[in-house]
Amino acid sequence: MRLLVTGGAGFIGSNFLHHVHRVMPDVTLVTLDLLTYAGNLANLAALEGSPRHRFVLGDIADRRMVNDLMAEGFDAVVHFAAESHVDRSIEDASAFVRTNVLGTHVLLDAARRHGVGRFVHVSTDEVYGSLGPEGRFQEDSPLKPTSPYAASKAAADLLVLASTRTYGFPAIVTRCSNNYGPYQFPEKLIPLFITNALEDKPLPLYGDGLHVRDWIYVEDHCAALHAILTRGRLGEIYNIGANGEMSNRALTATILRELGKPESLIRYVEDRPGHDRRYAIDATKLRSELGWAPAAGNAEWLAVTVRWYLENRSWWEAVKDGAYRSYFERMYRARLDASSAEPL
Ligand code: NAD
Ligand code: TDX
Repeated sequence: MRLLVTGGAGFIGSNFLHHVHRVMPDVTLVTLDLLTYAGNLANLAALEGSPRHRFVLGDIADRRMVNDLMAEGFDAVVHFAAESHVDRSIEDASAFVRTNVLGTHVLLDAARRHGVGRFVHVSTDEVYGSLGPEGRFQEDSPLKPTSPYAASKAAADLLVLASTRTYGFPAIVTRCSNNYGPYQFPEKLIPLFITNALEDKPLPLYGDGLHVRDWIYVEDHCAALHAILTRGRLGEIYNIGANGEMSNRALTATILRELGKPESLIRYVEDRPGHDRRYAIDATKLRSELGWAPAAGNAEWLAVTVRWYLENRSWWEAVKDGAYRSYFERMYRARLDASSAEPL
């Protein structure tokens, strides 16, 4: 199988590449990534020199480049590339609309033209909006995105689903809950709080800290995507979640306990505008149809994650001080900037 992975230099994409490289020895992998602030080649260091992996620097919204790449012929595409941070989308949604909506449209068009056999669109539970204290999101729950990020992901989902109906395009949409684990950019809650605590810096909890997220370890998400890629039904939506609901306060207390750091590091700060109160995913369809289940629970996986950030200090220090934008990446970027000045 020849597999194209977009956004593979980011958090979940890089974990997925490592997973697939390990469990599917017959797969040849191509990563397409723009190396935005969230893309980091250090996440792929373990694949360096592998004859089964190639990295391509490029923008999913660049029609010509995407068409040329798709013309190489791929059996499947797993589409992670996105602007992914809610707070950034509140500051300025432009890049979110461009990458998440237009970029997905460009990829879909090219994939259809070149006969891609399976297209897995990696989406999020945030498209469903916010829950009250009861209930869980099902695949047929209404889409009620609240942040510009979530609205751009919902638009992309609808384009993918429309292509399955209109053209019989062989796509699947997945909607996962909040991920954590190795290589997560330290702007997201868990890596930000672990690394701040390790530096004895304050942990900024938004609002009353009682917002609830449904946490899943990234490796469990990758195993679910692998099952969906190989055995999922085309044209379907699959929720992915591990029954991992926790309030931000409880999660923060767990992280501090794991690290042996005091709760006095917590600072309650102004709330995020439009902050969704609660997410909870019902993944019954994925569990019953494909037999997927998480390998462990949050208690175990959070301890593993804290240990990873303790043992990989040089990774997150380089990200936090900007050194990860290495010479190698800057060289790539200069070449890209020179070649892609064309309007969309
Ligand atoms: P991330 O921000 O860590 O990585 C995104 C990657 O996409 C980066 O490598 C970046 O360089 C690349 N990228 C951005 N714009 C691009 C463009 N125009 N062309 C090519 N590459 C581009 O994101 P993540 O947390 O790994 O999320 C991956 C996907 O999973 C996203 O689609 C996100 O919506 C979805 N998702 C994330 C979570 C989560 O908790 N992080 C949960 C559910 C779904
Ligand atoms: O400094 C912080 N303080 C804080 O209280 C940050 C960064 C977050 N929070 C809160 C906001 C949320 O309730 O923690 C919770 C988690 O926040 P994020 O890590 O920003 O994640 P979230 O907004 O829930 O979105 C994430 O999950 C779904 C990912 O960023 C998305 O890409 C994914 O689709």
